Amino acid sequence: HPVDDPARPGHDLVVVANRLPVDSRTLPDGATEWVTSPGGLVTAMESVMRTVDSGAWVGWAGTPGQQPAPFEADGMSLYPVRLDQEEIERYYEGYSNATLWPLYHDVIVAPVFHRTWWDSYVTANRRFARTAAPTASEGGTIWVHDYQLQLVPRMIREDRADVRIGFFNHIPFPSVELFSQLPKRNQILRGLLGADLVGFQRESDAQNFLAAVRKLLGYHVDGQTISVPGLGAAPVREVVAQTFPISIDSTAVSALTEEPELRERAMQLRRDLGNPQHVVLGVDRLDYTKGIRHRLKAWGELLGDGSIDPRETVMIQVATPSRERVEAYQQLRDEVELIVGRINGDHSSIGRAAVSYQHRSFDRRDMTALFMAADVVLVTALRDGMNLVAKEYVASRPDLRGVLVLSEFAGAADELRAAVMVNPHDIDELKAAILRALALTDEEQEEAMRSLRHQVMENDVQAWAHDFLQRLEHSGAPDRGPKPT
Ligand code: GDG
Repeated sequence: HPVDDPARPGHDLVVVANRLPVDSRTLPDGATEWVTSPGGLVTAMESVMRTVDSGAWVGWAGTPGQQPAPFEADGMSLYPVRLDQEEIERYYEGYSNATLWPLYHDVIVAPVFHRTWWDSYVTANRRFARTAAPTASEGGTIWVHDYQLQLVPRMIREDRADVRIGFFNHIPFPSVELFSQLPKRNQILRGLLGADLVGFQRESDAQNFLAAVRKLLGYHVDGQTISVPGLGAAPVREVVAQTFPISIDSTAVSALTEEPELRERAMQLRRDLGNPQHVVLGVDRLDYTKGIRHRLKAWGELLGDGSIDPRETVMIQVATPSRERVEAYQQLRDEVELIVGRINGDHSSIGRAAVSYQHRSFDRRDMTALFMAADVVLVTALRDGMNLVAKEYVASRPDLRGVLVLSEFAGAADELRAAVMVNPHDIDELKAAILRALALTDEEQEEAMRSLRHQVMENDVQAWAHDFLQRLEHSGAPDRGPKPT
């Protein structure tokens, strides 16, 4: 332990995630360059890390086979974890993204199981745990994130009885019936239960987890508290499963929209589209959980039956490239592009597309300009832990204009009650919801948006992280020895 080394007393807060907040790039001269990776988790934790004296982040740097030495960035110590090409294929693309991801999202596509993938998941989790465990200070806090690292809490606990361990699951936790299909399901549960606090997006996720622990492990559950047979000196450890709905840096997003340059960009976007009456927007990673095909199907039918005039109403679909080496994602891309092609073939005029389809990523400012330009945003996920796009749209509308159409299967639906709610599996209902959204008066938009903004501006990501860490701080881990004085 670096704790034994007086020169390196360790970090008070250590974040462990699959990816580091920066990606390594190799320059033509062979040198390494670091680029910020702009994910939701990074944005969330950045603002939290700024408030701790000594924070660290453990994660993969994004290039196969490389393990750069630990380094400092943005006032944080970064500890890269190596992943070989084969581990990327088995641990990351395989068990994480072709087994766990579809299973945890209610088997929208069939999960694939391979034992070699599991073996690699264990090996990779162990490497993350071994890198993370020694970096924490005596009695410090380690916060592990997401489904790729579910074994890490227990692996760290076996090494370090003195630290507090939190785990946050960014994606849904499935019903016990579905979870039971997962080979090695009990190892996953025991892995998670190495934490003192296991956090989920929605109440139903926490309830599903508690039910799985009760049914599959037979542990005693009282409310949110699980009694786990002790690994260390104490016979029983208490683990809490609780809901912490994640959010965004609402103030920062809202403030961006006040910049004259962004306002101009938003207006320019509408001009580029030919100044249509209505702009309808979808922004998603190109993922089968996001309901992009359902949305396009509804849109195509609305154009087809004449309910929407493509000269008056334009749809923009941003589909950010994602997991392009996983088969289901390649297939989805083909399907989506086929549908977009058909809609445009049928309904576009020479100069103007019915659906403006963008298969690439935009920077944060362009993304905000898109939100500012959109009259309606469609979030039609079939399953989604939270969905930050919904919250970003609301934060981008201090003008109280715009309508959010929101799937009840996105975690955000628990909080954003004033949205136009929809079951995206029901194409007729989805079509009706889109038409309703387009028909709302300015006053109706204002009323709904005011209520949505109240929710999003009050509950930002700083509050989320603070609440989680507070709760973790107060969680009891009876086998933790007294703090040395
Ligand atoms: C997982 C859970 C949960 C997208 N395209 C671009 C871009 N984005 C940004 C969005 C948003 C983020 O990426 C996506 O977050 P979501 O929440 O919508 O979805 P997942 O990626 O699936 O995230 C999800 C989340 O974790 C947090 O816990 O909410 O349920 O699945 O911020 O704006 N950003 C930029 N360019 C793009 O092209 N800059």
